[in-house]
Formats: sequence, C-alpha cells, structure tokens
Amino acid sequence: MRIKVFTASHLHEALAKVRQDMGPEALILDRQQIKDAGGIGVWHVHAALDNNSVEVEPKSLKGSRTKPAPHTKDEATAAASTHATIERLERIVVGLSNKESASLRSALKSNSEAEAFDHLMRLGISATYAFDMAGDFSNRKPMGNKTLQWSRRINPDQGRHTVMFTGPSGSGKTTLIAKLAAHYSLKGIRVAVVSTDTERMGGLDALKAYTSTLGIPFFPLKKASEAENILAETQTAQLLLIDTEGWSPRRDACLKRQMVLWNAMDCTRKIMVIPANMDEEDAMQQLSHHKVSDMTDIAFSKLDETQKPGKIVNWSISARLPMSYCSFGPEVPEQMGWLTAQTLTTLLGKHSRESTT
Ligand SMILES: Nc1nc2c(ncn2[C@@H]2O[C@H](COP(=O)(O)OP(=O)(O)OP(=O)(O)O)[C@@H](O)[C@H]2O)c(=O)[nH]1
Ligand SMILES: [Mg+2]
Repeated sequence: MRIKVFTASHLHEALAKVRQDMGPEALILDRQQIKDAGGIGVWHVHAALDNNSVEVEPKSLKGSRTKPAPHTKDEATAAASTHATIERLERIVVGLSNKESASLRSALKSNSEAEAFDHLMRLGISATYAFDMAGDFSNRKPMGNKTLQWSRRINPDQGRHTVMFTGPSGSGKTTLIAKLAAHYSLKGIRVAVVSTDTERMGGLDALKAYTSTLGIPFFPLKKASEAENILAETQTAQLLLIDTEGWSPRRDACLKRQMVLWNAMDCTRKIMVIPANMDEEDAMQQLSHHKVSDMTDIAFSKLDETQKPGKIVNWSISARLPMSYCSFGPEVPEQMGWLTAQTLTTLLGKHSRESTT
C-alpha cells in the first residue's frame, strides 16, 4: 500500500491532487487543516492506494479460501498479527468514511451546496464525488465534475458502427438492443442484429421476435468461423448490434468462449450494461474484473427500479468507463436515452424532487 500526503490551501484542491496522482481508487485516510507559520490554513490530506489490488476477490471466495497453513510458530504469530491489523484498519476505514463525509460537507461554500451534497449522498453518490458535484447540482447546472466521462454519441449516419453489449445476466442487454434496433430503424437507418447467446435455451427467442416484427436481419453467431460470413452479409448495415450471453467473472470459461466471438466481430464499441438496481458492491466486483478493461463504454438499465441512481456515478468513475445509454423502463422502443452532463443533472434532480414529495 502506498500512502502519501497531499497539501493545498483548499480541501477540494488537495482532493483533486489525490485523484490526479492516485486515481479514483485512492482511499482518503485523514484530512486536517493546519495553520502555517504565517497563520494561513493549509489542508493536509492523507491518501492510500493499494498497488496490488488489480482484481477484487470474488465475494464467494472470501473467507472460504483455504489459507496455507503457517509452517512455524513465528509464521503463525505473524499471520495472526496481520489479520488483527487488517481488522483494525477496516474499522478505521468505516469510521473515517463517516468523518470524511462530515468534513467534506463542512468545507462546502454555502448552505445550498451542503443541501445538494446531502441529496447526492442520499442518492448513493460517494462523498468525494458528491463534494465535487454539489456546486453544479445546487445551481442545476450540467455536472462539470472532471472525473466523470461522457461517451461520444453513436451516429450511424456518419459511418458504420458495430456495437456489442455485455454485462451480468438479466441486466437488460437484449431489451436495450431491441430499443436501439427499433429506434434507429424507425429513423431509416439500416440495422442488423447478431446474437452470441446461442448456448442457453431460449437465449435467441426475444431478439428473433423483435427483429422479425421490425423486419431487421438477425444472425445467431455460434462459432468464430461464422463471423466472416455474417460480416459480409451485413456489410450494408449502418448499425450492427451484437447481443451476448450474460456473464459473471466467476464463470470465466463462459467469458473466454464469448470473448473469442466478440473479437471475431471487430466491434467499434463494447458497452457494459449494468442494471441500476444492482447491489453497488456486486456491480463493483463485476467491474473490477480485468476483462472489463476491453470495454469502451458503460450503459445503465433499470433506472426506474432504484432509489439510489447515484450508484451509476460511482460505477462509471471507478471502472473508468464513459457513460453512454440509459434505460428506464421495459417498454420497447421508448424509455431509453443518452447520458450527458445535463441529463444526469436532470435525472438526479428528478429523484431528489420525488424523494421530497
Ligand atoms: N423496469 C425495467 N425493466 C427492464 C429494463 N430493461 C430490461 N428490463 C427487464 O429486465 C428483464 C431482463 O431483460 P433482458 O433484456 O432480457 O436482460 P438480458 O441482459 O438480455 O438478460 P440475459 O440475456 O438473460 O443475460 C426483462 O424482463 C426486461 O423487460 C429497464 O430499464 N427497466
Ligand atoms: Mg439477453
């Protein structure tokens, strides 16, 4: 673990330095304002980064993994002491995160910013991001937070796009593809749909029905060797949408098999679909999987089924994936949009109004 102290005259400047140097995974251990020799307050922020945490251990393995037996009494004592230290650090981190929210709130410039901060926290946004966003949100301005990334809109009018959607089982991939296929084909764009969800019973049925209603070509892709033919048959399509089997980092074999098919299709975009009603930590675990590094965007479904839509901010920042589509209902082709700084402000504003009425 790397621990470093960052100093600046304002708290938000010191936090910006932390994020710039250590990235969004940095853990804020402590912060305090210290007066220098001239009586001027300087913020000192202690931050830590675990350099080894490339992948989060799957929850199911936590505690269940057989620990290698210590060989000697000294090793056993050292292991027990490490375990005690980790437990103590975990308790400190929980305490610090409460302290962190309070100290961030007190560093905001006005009451309306503090109220905005409270709203954003209630909607599930992490304290540091809520702090960064409070100013814009209190003025109902588009979220200008530098750590938030927005994807470039997909514009099939300006050249062919091959867009693949992946994500946990039941996350809403097929529904989103059906919405997009309907939306673009009704606008006169030539759309074709491919699905790699060929192993599961009924995996192809919903898309087959949607595409036949819309009169759109549909191709199941079972083996990578079939990709060349499908690409040739769909070469006049301006938008090629690819549906995939739901995956989990715990089912690596399925993921490996799927990736061979994705790679054969030469995708211009690979979009991870996460349902907004998913448990925050479970989604973080999915997003921490190294295969996610292949993705280009993140999309969110089921925004209508959560009281904490702010989770999408934490997920997008921590996975370093720019926000793209969102879906807020099961209806095809409606209830879908593109997330921008403005639409995020509107979405979070709508929720804050709803929760106060
Ligand atoms: N309320 C709500 N329901 C949705 C939304 N998107 C999808 N659903 C519903 O969620 C369920 C699963 O959606 P699918 O599109 O089949 O999800 P999937 O990711 O393709 O699922 P698998 O292929 O099984 O991995 C269906 O009942 C959809 O109607 C949404 O934005 N809001
Ligand atoms: Mg599906």
